Formats: sequence, structure tokens, C-alpha cells
Amino acid sequence: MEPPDLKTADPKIPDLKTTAEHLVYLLAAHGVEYLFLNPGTDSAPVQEAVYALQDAGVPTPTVLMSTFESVSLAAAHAYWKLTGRPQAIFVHVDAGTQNLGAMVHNVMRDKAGVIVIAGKTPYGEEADLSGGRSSPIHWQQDVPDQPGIVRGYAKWIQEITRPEMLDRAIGRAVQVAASAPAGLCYLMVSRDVLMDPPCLQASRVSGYPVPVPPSADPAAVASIAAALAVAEAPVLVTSRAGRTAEGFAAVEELADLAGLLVLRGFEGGPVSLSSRHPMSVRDPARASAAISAADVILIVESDVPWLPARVRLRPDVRVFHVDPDPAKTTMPLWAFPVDVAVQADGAAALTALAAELGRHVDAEPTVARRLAERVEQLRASAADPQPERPGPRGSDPRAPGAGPVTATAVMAALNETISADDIVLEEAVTNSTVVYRALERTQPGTLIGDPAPGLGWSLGGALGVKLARPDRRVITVVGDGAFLFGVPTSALMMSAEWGTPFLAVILNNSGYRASRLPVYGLFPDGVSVRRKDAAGTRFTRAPDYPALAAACHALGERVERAEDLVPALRRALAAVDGGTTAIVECVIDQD
Ligand SMILES: Cc1ncc(C[n+]2csc(CCOP(=O)(O)OP(=O)(O)O)c2C)c(N)n1
Ligand SMILES: [Mg+2]
Repeated sequence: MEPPDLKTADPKIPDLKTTAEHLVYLLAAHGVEYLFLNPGTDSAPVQEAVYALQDAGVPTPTVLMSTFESVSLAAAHAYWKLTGRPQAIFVHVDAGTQNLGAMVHNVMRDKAGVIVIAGKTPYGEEADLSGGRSSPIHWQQDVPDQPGIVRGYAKWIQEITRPEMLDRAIGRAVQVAASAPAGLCYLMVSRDVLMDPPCLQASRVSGYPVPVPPSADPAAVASIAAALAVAEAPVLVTSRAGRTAEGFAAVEELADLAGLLVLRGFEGGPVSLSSRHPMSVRDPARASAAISAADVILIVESDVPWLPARVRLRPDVRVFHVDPDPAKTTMPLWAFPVDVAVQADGAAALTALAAELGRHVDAEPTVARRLAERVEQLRASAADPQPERPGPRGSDPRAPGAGPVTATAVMAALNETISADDIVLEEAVTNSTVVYRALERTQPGTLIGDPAPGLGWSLGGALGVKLARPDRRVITVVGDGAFLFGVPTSALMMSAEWGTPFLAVILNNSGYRASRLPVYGLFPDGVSVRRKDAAGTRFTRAPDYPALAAACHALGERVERAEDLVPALRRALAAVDGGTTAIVECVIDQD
């Protein structure tokens, strides 16, 4: 095949009138499917461009109205997680950028590819028609360092100051956002530049390949395989390998061959191995014990593979670390003791490792015997015991039982009501351990963990998952505090506007338990323990959640008894299946 002539413009380019039209055209030409838009005076040329292009029959991204920027960023982030395709969100100058809030942190930590396009206050003062300054806010918006708002979290920042650089700016934004480790690309463009005539001879969309992720160095793979072949108690810690079906399959293949325990890194992440697999360790205390007992630790794409305060590593342990960015340059004090660090895509490295270990098994009968014994042993003593019993003594441990609602009972009720391929998001904070321990998830991509500590992700996240997978049911299990951080009025409204229904299961323990327990932990004899309270952590005037749902076109249920969980969930799921978002508030009494 002839290589493309990278210097020529796209020959199919339509007749475009403004740089804004060119921008919208280029986004679509690069495969950006959605433009999440929260408009202001700065976006007027883009708004007009979308309709003008549509009228002219020119493809544009689908524009989705956002009523809060952090919600749409979480949606774009989630869309990336499911598709690996960066989407664009348009935010209003500095103020809209500030409303992205903690979601920029989540994007960085979860290595998600997204493009944020922010307006920039106009430069010109003379003529309003050219897009120049026409209102007092255009002076007020002229802040000293607009990109400084996201500087600590963005992977790449660029201002489009001239029409002739537009194609390169958009091409680079898509390319850089999607390249491993993926991240947030922040573009700024002023209204007067958007109003400029386009530079259509500079309109190249080819020649911005996303680099193929590095495969693991064969010598490094050989050394890890050799270590696994002779290990007594090996473990695999991964937080991200299960984010793709290939990664999920690769984890299972290696576990079944090498006989190793599979732990989720302590920062969370998707399920990487079926919850029914005997080598899946779902309890953090067991994970810490397994790390302490391990003679070989293989870390694959995990940022916090264990908590140093909770484990004592064996003196003879060998630690291998595979990651697209094993130096963890965005974490200044990342200093887990690693013997061998390998820069590679986790899933690809795991597959190569299984193949290499397979060669040992074929060539060395003692290795084959040892691994088979280990597999047998682990199968016999399944890594995790049954989840804690939710119902009264003697009842089926998988049933939610009767009496007060517990987080475990909620999981049991979900096990009873949801399907194996429903996609569950989790932002359950102090109950996240219960979610991983008690919720059955056997398929890849069906449990998506909290991506990072910026709470309020999972409502917007549910919207993005539903956009990416309209064929699937989407359920978020969320703490009451996290639900409120998710800007629920906007998220529920947007789900109705966009036609992206989901179910939110709120674990309502009346506030911020995660912010109360550390007070008790640091001051075991303190006043807070004595008062059974910590300042600023109890909600006494929380919203009426079902009424909030009803006000936002959603169905709301409140459940106070475990025996009511299943019927309420069934009603809510039926609503979601019929296209209406639903929330089920589960009232839980917790310390
Ligand atoms: C945006 C943001 N603000 C504050 C925090 C600090 N924080 C961490 S956990 C938590 C409480 C979460 O409450 P909830 O979702 O109800 O879960 P629970 O602790 O009750 O299990 C808070 C406030 C945070 N992580 N992110
Ligand atoms: Mg709570």
C-alpha cells in the first residue's frame, strides 16, 4: 500500500466557513463520537458550527448537553475505559475548567484518554462580529494562568492561537490522549480564533498513529517465568489487567498455569479474575497475608500493590513489576521495592509470560509437577472463604435474609437480581471491600472499580458506560456521600436527556464513614470515640433520595429491611429496562 502523503490536506474536506466548523469537522474526522458541551459565550461559534455542518450533511460528533462539567468528564472517562477511544468535552473558559474538579485527578490516576477543549477569553476588543470582547466578563475571564487549573493533572496542554495550527493541535490531542499511559489533553481556543476563516490547506487527519504499546522484553519475561517456575508461594497483584477482555483472559490463563494467587491492588480497579475462581483473593486482609507469605510477587499495572504498614515482606522475596510506566513518574514517592521493572502493556506481558512458562512446563517435568501441585493445592483451599453470611443463622448465605439491611445483604440481593453481563460500577468507599467480597462477577468488564479517590465519579461514569454499551444494563453501587459528590441533579437529568438509564444503589449509612473511622483510628482514646461521632461526618438532613429521583425523572425506592431488597431492586431494574433511571436507597446502620 502507498504510504499516505502526510503533507497534503484531507482531499475530502468540505467547504467550511469558520475555524470552529473546521474544529468540529476535525473532531469527527479523528473518530471523536461525542462532544459533551457545557456552553458559554466562548462556545457560540462551535454551537453554530455543529448545526451548520449537520445542515450541510457533514459528519459531526454527537453533541450531548452537560449541566455540570465534572459529570461529563466522568462520562467521557468511563467511555474511554470501555472503548479506548478519547471523547471531547467543551467547557467554559476558566470557570468550566474549575468545575471539572476532582475528576481530572481520576482521569490522571486511571490513565484515561480524554480531550478537554476550553474556551479562552477573546483577544480582540474592536468588533463583536469577529468574536472579540463584547461583555464585561471577557475581561473578568482574562486570568493569569487558566491552564494552571489542570496543570498538575493534564498530560498535555496547548492553546490554539492560529487557524493554521488547528489540524495539528487536534491530531496531537487525539494521539497524545490515547497513547499509553493515556491521559487528559487540554486545549484552549478563544472565540475570535474560532470565528477566523479556516485554514483548509492545513487539514491533515492522517499521520497521527497511536503508538503500539511496548511488549515485554523477552529476557525480562524469561526471568519472571523462571522465577515463577521455582516459586513456592507466588502472587500476582494487578489493578488494571482486567480492564480488557484480553487482560482478563490472560490473568486467568497465567493463574491456571502457574498456580498463583491473584490479588487486586489496594488502589482498586476492575475485577481481573472471576469471583468464582479459586485463586481470586477478594479480601484485603487475605491479600496482605498472601503478600507477606510470597516469595515471588508479580505486580502488573498496579499503583498500590500493598500497604507497607500492613505487610512484612519475606527477606528472600523477588518482586517483578510490569507497567506501561514502571517508574510511576506521576507519583513522586512511589518506592515499592522492585527487583526487576519492565515497561510493557500488562495484558500482553501476561500472555507472553504464560507462553514462556508453558515452555518450561513442556521441557521440565519437575516444573510441570510443581505447578500442577500448586494449582491443585490452591483449588482445594479456595483462596477466599464464602462471603460472610448476610441472613440469619442457617439461612442460604447467598440470600439477603431478613432484618436490618447490611451491605452484604445488598450484594446478596444484587446477586439474585442482576445478570452476569450487567456492568457494575463501584464507588462504595468503606463498603467497597464488601462489594468485592460478596458480589458475584464472573465476566470481564462487569465490575468497574472506583478509578481514583476523587469522589463523585460513578454517576457520570454510569452515563459514559451506558453510552459505550447501550446493550448492557448499568448499575452503580455508591456511598451516600459519593452519590452527593456526583452532582445527582445534573447526572439524573443528563441520563434523562441523553437516554442513558442506569440504576444507582445507594449504600446510605448516613454520611462519611470513611472520614469518621480514621478519627477513631488515630485517637482510640479520644473524645470522638467516646462520643461515637466525628465532627463533620454525619448527615442528619440528607435529601429524601426517592423524592430527589422523582424530581429528576427517575424512579426512587427506599429500603430499610433486607427482605424488601429483592423486590425493590426488581422494580428498579424493570424501570431501567424500560428506559428510566432508578435509584434504590439502602438504609444501613453502620458505626
Ligand atoms: C471530592 C472528594 N472530596 C472529599 C473526599 C474525602 N473523602 C473520602 S471518603 C469520604 C466519605 C465518603 O462517604 P460515602 O460515600 O458515604 O462512603 P462511606 O465512607 O460512608 O462508606 C470523603 C468525604 C474525596 N475522596 N473526594
Ligand atoms: Mg456513607
